[in-house]
Amino acid sequence: MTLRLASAGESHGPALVAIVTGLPAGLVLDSAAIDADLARRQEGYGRSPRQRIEQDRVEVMAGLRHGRTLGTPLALVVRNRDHENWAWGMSPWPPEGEAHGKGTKPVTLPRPGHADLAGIQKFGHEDVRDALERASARHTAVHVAAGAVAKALLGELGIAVRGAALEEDELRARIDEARKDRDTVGGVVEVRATGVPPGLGSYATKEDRLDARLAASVMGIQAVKGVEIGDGFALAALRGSEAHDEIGADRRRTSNRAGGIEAGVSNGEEIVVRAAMKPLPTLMRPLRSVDLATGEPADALVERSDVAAVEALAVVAEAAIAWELAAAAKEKFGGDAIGDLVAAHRAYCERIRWR
Ligand code: EPS
Repeated sequence: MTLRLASAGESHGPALVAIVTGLPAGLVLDSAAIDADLARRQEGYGRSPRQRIEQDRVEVMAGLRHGRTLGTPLALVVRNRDHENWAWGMSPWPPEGEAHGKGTKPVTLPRPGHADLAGIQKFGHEDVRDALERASARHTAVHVAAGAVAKALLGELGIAVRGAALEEDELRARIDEARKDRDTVGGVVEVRATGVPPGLGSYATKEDRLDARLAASVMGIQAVKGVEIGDGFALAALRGSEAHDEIGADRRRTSNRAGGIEAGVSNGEEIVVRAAMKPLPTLMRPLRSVDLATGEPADALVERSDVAAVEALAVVAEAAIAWELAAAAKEKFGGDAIGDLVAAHRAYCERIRWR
């Protein structure tokens, strides 16, 4: 069974939910490890006061018994504590009683760079909030929970995945400056995966290419505008003799400019993926827009937001890469029980004499 993930949840709705199918039975999960990743995602420098309201914790509704997966759909929930301040405005059912709390008035000032305008055009909404709530990066929380589950599976195969913001000190200085100017900034994150055996993904079809899957998964995260594998864009300026990674007698590479993937297949070296995040679009000194209620020029919506979420992106991208690697590993090694998957992986590594 292929590993699949479906998620749902609005930023200020009751909760974020994910359903994971295709997990083998018998995989040990640790709620503390999942919650630790949720906390890492919240901690990044430059986040908004919203992070003091939320203290994300995973709840498991199905698919787990006494800490072990049952081989059945795993249902994960992360509640939005802020929802109580939006209970009327974000009520799933027609709200009763007097309007109170946040989100009670329609938003009509679309923000440049956000899903606001295209979102209401596409879905026929009148209130921009009906588009922005799901477009918000808040729901990355439950994807991080699913990524932590994927990391547990990968851990059984000796694979570790870690993301970090690049040039963190310089980034923090830029965030401080931007906060003073009431502006926002973006940045670059890098995810590295070690212990990935050669042979995950395939050159056989473009959908199976591991690099295509990793790039799509990272590009699927809010505010990501560029993804590169290994030396990526820099390779374009090199000659072939400078760009490729030579093969030693032990079949290992003497360099890793390819970032661990050639022709869409992992080659046994460290997998390196970088993502560029644009500056966040909610600005305290807003750009020009249009008031959809009047058709007149106006300033875009101003509401509580982050100055930067680059360090959070590092954790979210780590989860996305872990998820895709776990899915690719599950496809290659199969198994309804975790022991079957581990045994198939071991037999394969012995056949190719890897590690
Ligand atoms: C977000 C805007 C902010 C962020 C939010 C993502 O939320 P709010 O509008 O409620 O202040 O804090 O991120 C999270 C809540 C989170 O947990 O990551 C957006 O517009 O994407």
